[in-house]
This record gives sequence, C-alpha cells and structure tokens, in this order.
Amino acid sequence: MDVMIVLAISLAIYLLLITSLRLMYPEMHIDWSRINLEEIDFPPDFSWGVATASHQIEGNNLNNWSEFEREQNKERSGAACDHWNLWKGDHQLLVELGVNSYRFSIEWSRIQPTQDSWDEDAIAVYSEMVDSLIDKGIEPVITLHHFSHPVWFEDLGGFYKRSNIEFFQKYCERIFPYFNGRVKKWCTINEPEVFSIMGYFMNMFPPGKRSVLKAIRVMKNIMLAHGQVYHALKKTDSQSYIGIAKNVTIFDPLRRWDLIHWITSIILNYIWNGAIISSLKRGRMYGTSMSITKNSADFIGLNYYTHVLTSPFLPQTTEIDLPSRKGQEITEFGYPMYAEGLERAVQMLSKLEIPIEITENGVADSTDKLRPIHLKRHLWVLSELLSKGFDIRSYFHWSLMDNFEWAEGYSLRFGLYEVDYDSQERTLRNSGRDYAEIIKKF
Ligand code: IFM
Repeated sequence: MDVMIVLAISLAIYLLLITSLRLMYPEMHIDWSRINLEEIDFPPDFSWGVATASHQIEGNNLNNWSEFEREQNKERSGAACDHWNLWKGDHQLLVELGVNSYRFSIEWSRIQPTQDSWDEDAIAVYSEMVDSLIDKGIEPVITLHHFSHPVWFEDLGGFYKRSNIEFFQKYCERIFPYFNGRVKKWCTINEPEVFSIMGYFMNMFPPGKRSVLKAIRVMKNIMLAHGQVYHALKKTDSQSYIGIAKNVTIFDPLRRWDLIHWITSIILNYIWNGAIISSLKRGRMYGTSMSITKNSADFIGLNYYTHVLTSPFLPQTTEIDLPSRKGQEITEFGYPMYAEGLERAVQMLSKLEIPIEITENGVADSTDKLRPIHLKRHLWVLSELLSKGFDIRSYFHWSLMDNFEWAEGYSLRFGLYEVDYDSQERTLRNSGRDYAEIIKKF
C-alpha cells in the first residue's frame, strides 16, 4: 500500500480515537461571569458542617506523623492549634458559624498509646467533646483513621502488613461502644488513596517510601481494613451510618489531542479513583477479589479539591505549581480552583448508588482573597446537583481553622478562622462570615 494511504488511515484512526475520548470524557468548564452565585437552594434537612483531623489541630501527639516529622527534619506539628486544651473554645467557634454538624477524628495514638494500654482519660475527653457538641445541637461525625496512628502500629509495619489490620479492627471495636448511640455517622478511613500514594509512592507522608507496588498493596490493605471495620461495627449496631471519606482528584489530559496524555490520565484515574470505587461496588481492586469491601458503605464521603492536568511527566512531589487551564485561579497549594470538578466527582461517585456526603472541600488561602468565591462556586455547583436529584446530604468545609497541613506544615492556611500560632487566637475570616450567612438562609 502506498505510504501516503497508510499515513492517512493512521491519522484518521488517531483522530477518531481522540474525538471519541473527548466526547466520552468532556472537561466541563463554566463561564462564571454568567452565573449568579446567590441563586442557590438547599433543603431544610441539609447538614452544614466543618471538618478537622486530630493530628492537624490537637497538638503534641506522639504518632507515626510526629516520628516522620522528626526523622525527616520536617516542620514539626508541635502544639498545632492546641485544640486538646482549647477545644471548649473551639466548639464555641462552631456555634458562631451556625453549623449543625462537625466532622473530627479521634486519635488512635492517644487512646492506645502502647499495644497493651488504653488511656481511659483520653477516651473521656473525646466523650466530653461529643456531649458538648450534642448539647449545642451539632451532630458529631467521627473519623476513625485520618492519616495518623500509634508508633507501635507503624513499627509493626502499619497497613503494609495485612495481618496488622486486626489491630485496627480491635481498636475500632473497642472504641465504638463508648460513642455509639450518641454518634451515628462514622468515617472509617480518611482518603485511602492519599494515605497510600503519599506515604508509599510520593515519599511525602510516613513511612516515606517510593514504590508503586507498595502503594498499591497498602491501598488494598486499607480498603480491606475499611471493609472489616464496617462489618464489625454494623454487627454491633446495624443502625449506625458508616462510610469512608474518599478524595476524588480528577485527572484530565493536559493536551486533549495527545493520546499519550489521555492514556496517562486514564491510568491515573483508575489508580486514584476507579480502583476504590470498584472495591466498594464490585469487591474487586487491581485484579484482586476482596468480597469484604463490596457494599461496605452506607454513604460515600467525598473530599473534593481539584483536577490535575496530566502528561507522562508526572510530578514527584506536591511542592510545585501544577499546570492549569487559561484563566484558572491557582490556589496556594499550587493546583487550580476548579469548582466544576465537584459535579464530575459527584457523578463518578453516584455510580455507587449510596448517599453522598461532602466530607471535605476548601482552599489554602492565607489572605482569604480566593476563599469567598471558592466557597460560593462550590456551593452553587452543589445546589445545582441537588436540583438535578443527586442524593447529597451534607457539606463539610475544610477546615474550621488553620492547621498543620501535613508535608506542607503550617505554610498553608485552610481555615474559616485564622489562627495566630503564637497566641492561639482564632479570628473569623470574611469567608467564615459568608459561610455563616449562607447557613442562616437555609
Ligand atoms: O488537610 C487535608 C486533610 O487532612 C485531608 N484532605 C485534604 C486536606 C487539605 O489538603
């Protein structure tokens, strides 16, 4: 055959393939200048909340993270927001915002500091926190594992070793009855994909490894841990409402006419999102059958922040500015503000056919220039999704106040309240005022 004909046919096939991909996976962008962000509507039973995590706010925890900070000479979490001592005042901040829901995590390393000891005083403090929230008409939502765990568990190999899952399960089974009855909504694990990829592939989280295979193994184990804990706790109380908080980052091809960019984005979407959805829906993940994870969630928590434009040159760290589309605002985390992605993330998770809780959404913005618009755009998208009939029950803003942002330390500020780490003073930001106004309307 003539070389020209072969080339023409190849080009036609290539174009057909790219066109089909572009049609199948459109990258939605809204012309925000045409949108009235005040036009939103939420049902009266919608839950309005904020979220935090123990290691990021409590201060002076001794766990896998504090060890990692020391070993890698990273910024220390130290006193953090000293929430362990100041929590009563922080609960007042929740009242000031007018939220009716609060998602926080309880720190395994405080409750079970060594393999054989249980700190009843620590449990009593968390118990007091739960009572204080309920007294204020705020629903407590507890996360059982939010990136941090005891040093002894890490020393045994953490979630890298499948046989260690039982330690986590035993801990959850022991702690659950203290709160059950007062706490209905539980998240087993926060962001299984972030935990495994950052810790075992990106070397940004403990234990600081760089291996794809290890990351995949940990992701499978942590999903098994979720499944086991889910079933164990449901056996204790079938009325409890238990899910997992999944970070959905959408991977879009940087150049939408480049097949290699498409292939990269499809692979990354599977590793980050598809594999976990498949474990919950089909009980299969990376070719492994894990029946315990099938239908192991009463709701799916969505932590939504951004999309990542991919090419084969994958970043090896989060400490860089990622590519963005023309006109997109870049947040202080280096990724773009992309509220449209919230709709795509909800569509993705709606395949699970269970209620969706927006367990996190927010922005790193030390000057609060972007946060008000960031908040309003995401709530506008949410309101549209509700009007289209998606079963979304709550919105938890990340975060109540500035806190320790893991590998990024204190440089990134996600709070509706600004924290002065020297005086531990909290100051409401304008975005916090906006959020309170919106909550009041509904
Ligand atoms: O601070 C984190 C949180 O711990 C998990 N989800 C993303 C947040 C902001 O990066």
